[in-house]
This record gives sequence, structure tokens and C-alpha cells, in this order.
Amino acid sequence: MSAEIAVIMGSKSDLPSLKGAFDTLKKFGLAFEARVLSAHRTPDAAAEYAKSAESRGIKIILCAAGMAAHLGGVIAAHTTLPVIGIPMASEPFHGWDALLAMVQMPPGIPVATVTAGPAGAKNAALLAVAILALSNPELAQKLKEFRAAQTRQVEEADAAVQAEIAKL
Ligand code: RP5
Repeated sequence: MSAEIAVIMGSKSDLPSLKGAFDTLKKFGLAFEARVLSAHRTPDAAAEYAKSAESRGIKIILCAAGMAAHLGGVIAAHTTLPVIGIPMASEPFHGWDALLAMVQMPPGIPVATVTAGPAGAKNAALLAVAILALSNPELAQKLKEFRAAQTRQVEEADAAVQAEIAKL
């Protein structure tokens, strides 16, 4: 199965924060590829990757980067595929720098930016699932089942909390 989703990170140091994205994509049975490409350190390779992604069958590109996080913007500049940005938290600004760099794109070149860190990584993958589900009924059904299971978990947690509080 050829990859429909690409996950690009600006540095290998971003990899641990992306576990939730990989776990989620696997859970939904989506084929993905992952690359380290940097807007600043490997600009030509990043641009070439973006330019060739659509013809290779990639449908959505997730871009994780920290600090002056230009990766999502650079990739989006070279493709019309949807690009989802995941800001990485780093010192000394705890991800605010990457968040603002990613979310503040000039009109005309959007990067759909999620929150920083692991929660953002998971949501980026879920957003990619939702986009693909628009034209894939089986995937849409899986997404509905995922949401239902998540709802049940919260209901169970609510019942457990109520039971504990009743004992006080
Ligand atoms: C960004 O700079 C990367 O995405 C990473 O989050 C940050 C630091 O990179 P390293 O110094 O760890 O390679 O480009």
C-alpha cells in the first residue's frame, strides 16, 4: 500500500513528540511515510519533496517543527496538498515561537495548525483521517466508531468519579 500521508519533521529530535500521530495513523490503517527535512538545513530537499509529493500519491502532509518553524509554510508553498502544521515545544519559548510561525501564514498559503506537542500530533493525524474520510466511507465509519469509544471512556470515567465522590 503506497503512503497517502506524509509526516515530515524538522529534526530527528522531534520524533518522540510525534508518537501519537503515528499511533493514530496506524490505528486507522493508513499508510504513511516519515522523513526528516528541514526548511533551513535542507531547503532544497524540502522543496523537492513537496513538489513531488502529489505525483507520488501523497494526499496530506503533516509538518512538525520547532523554533522558527517555517517547515509547514515552505512545504505548503510548493504544493497544493493540505498541509497540517504541528508546532514543537522547545526552550526558551515553550512552543509559542513555533505556533506563531506556523499559524501566522500570509493569506493564500494556508497551513492548518494544531496545538503544540503530543496533543497536536494526535489531532493532526485525526484531522488527516477526517479529510480522507470525506471520500472514504469505510474510514468515515471507523472515525465515528473512534468517537463513540472515546465518548464511552469519558462516561465510564464520569461514573467512576461519581462512585468515588459518593464514598467521601
Ligand atoms: C527545528 O528546530 C526542528 O524541528 C526542531 O524542533 C528544532 C531543533 O532542532 P535540533 O537542534 O534538535 O536538530 O528545525
